[in-house]
Amino acid sequence: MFYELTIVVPTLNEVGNIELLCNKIARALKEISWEIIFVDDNSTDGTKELLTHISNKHEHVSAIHRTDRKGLSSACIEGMLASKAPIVAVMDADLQHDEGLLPLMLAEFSTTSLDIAVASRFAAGAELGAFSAKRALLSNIGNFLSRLVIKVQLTDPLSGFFMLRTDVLKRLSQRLYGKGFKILLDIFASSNKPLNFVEVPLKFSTRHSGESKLDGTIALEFVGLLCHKLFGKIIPLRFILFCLVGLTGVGVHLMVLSSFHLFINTEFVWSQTIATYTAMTSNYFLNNSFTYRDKKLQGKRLIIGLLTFYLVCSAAAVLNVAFANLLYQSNIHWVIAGTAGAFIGAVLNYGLSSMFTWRKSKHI
Ligand SMILES: Nc1nc2c(ncn2[C@@H]2O[C@H](COP(=O)(O)OP(=O)(O)O)[C@@H](O)[C@H]2O)c(=O)[nH]1
Ligand SMILES: [Mg+2]
Repeated sequence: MFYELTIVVPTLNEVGNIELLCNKIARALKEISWEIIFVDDNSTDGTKELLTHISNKHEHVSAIHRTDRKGLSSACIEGMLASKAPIVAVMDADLQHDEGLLPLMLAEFSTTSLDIAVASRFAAGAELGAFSAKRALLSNIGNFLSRLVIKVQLTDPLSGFFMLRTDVLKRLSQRLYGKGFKILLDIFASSNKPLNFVEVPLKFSTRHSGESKLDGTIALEFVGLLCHKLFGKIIPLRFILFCLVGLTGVGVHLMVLSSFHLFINTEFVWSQTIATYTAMTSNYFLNNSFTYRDKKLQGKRLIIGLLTFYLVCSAAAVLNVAFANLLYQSNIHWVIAGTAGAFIGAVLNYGLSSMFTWRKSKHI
């Protein structure tokens, strides 16, 4: 059987959504030959049994059952690699993603040399629905950080709803990080050349049934993906130096954080804030002496530089503290939460300070 389109649906405890999703997809794709591949990670709510039942009944529905839970990204990759069609889509099982976009996205591939179509929650015309303030903040931090590792200007690099050429996925499959929740970012960050993409505005709905699987550890996995993509490539010497200075900053940070949090019993969010600003000051002077010694700021410029460094890093620090606090509130140990926050801050510091503090021209 030839299929034009494969829809990969990762599932973890989605029993209340699956039949409805299949019916909706069938209605949306009347003119198209399609298959669905569910990839289930040992659900305990009856999803497994339901998938077996449906795939026995319908030839164009199949299910990959994985016995130990291995995570969303790897589930999507496994499903996509099993595709029999030239084009493959990934979407949530929970009906948050408008299946009506599938034919529109597919049509984009017939007219252009497109690699990938992304249903974006942030493109013009999109709607976020009942997205909580916490989720919106997380998404914005994630989007901002994602720009560090991808070469194209996507409005929603963390979307879970996209469609791409199966060939493109197969070409990239060896280079994918494959862990965590953010497979779209992984795909874009793993491509040597910028992928040719279009964005389609998505009206994001609320989850139909069941619960979101997003939790604190997923934020940590996201940091892992960023590290992998940033440090897995050839790194400019300046960035290596900046990271070494950053490492000393992490030491300073943890020393100050532990002093305040453990010994003085200061509230975590304040301990983290004080630790961040102390590390920032020591990083500035070390970077000025080593990382940017060819652009070393002196005299009046040293003070102005410090002020701009504080300013640009304050933006990073706000994100650092917000991120660390989110992790901390998700019951992640304070050392891990603090370190992850410090890491995010360091990467942002590098990008922003090279733009504003040690600008090219003038100061050399
Ligand atoms: N196979 C598999 N699917 C998962 C896993 N985690 C989440 N999912 C599925 O991935 C999709 C997105 O997860 P969801 O909880 O809706 O995330 P949210 O939309 O960010 O709240 C849903 O269809 C989930 O059932 C996992 O570890 N394995
Ligand atoms: Mg969802």
